Amino acid sequence: ASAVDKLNMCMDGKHQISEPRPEGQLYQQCSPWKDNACCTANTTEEAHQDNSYLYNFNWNHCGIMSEKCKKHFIQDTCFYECSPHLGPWIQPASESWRKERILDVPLCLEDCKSWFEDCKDDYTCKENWHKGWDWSSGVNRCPRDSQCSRWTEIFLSAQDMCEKIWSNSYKYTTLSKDSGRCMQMWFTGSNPNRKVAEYYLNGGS
Ligand code: FOL
Repeated sequence: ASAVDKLNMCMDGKHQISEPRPEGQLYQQCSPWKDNACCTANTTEEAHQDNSYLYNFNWNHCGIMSEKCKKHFIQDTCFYECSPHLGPWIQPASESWRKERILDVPLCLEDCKSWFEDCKDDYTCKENWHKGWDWSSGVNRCPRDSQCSRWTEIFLSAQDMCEKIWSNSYKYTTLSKDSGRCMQMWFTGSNPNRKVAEYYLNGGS
């Protein structure tokens, strides 16, 4: 087994590969990770599908999710499945479907805000999308004790959404992309997140 390089490693999740590697062709929104990725081309194609086999997750659990909102969930999936620079935030997980998770990844303000803004007019029934769904049909549906409500009734702020939706995978920050101290879900060109991981590994806080 190779020594763990916290600046370049893959979490032991459901679909990630064991070590990051170049992947010539990653699909659409996931293509920024192609030079060094924890995801396969197949995973990235699936990331763009509704009810994909990745988690059988149904974005349309309270009516059809808007395209502008969905693109952020696709980007989040690319980030989650492909990122090789999450080492400082990888923790053991207590779920059955993965051995490791990410916790409190400092997300850049622009990414959290635009995600919330673009989903504001959508509907959902739950604030934690990891737990408590009705899976009896094979995809997640809203549990009986919940009701579909305006996004902004379920999530009171961008911070609330970014932190709660995936059980604190993300930590809200007021840091901007150019700070070099927050992780970017959206980027073009070479991956800016390695330097951010390096900063936090060397004692940043
Ligand atoms: N994106 C980010 N940023 N962090 C994540 O942790 C993350 N996780 C997923 C997708 N994108 C992410 C995976 N999503 C279930 C629900 C959602 C999900 C994976 C699995 C699920 O099966 N939930 C069951 C409980 C299963 C269990 O805990 O054992 C449920 O009760 O609804």
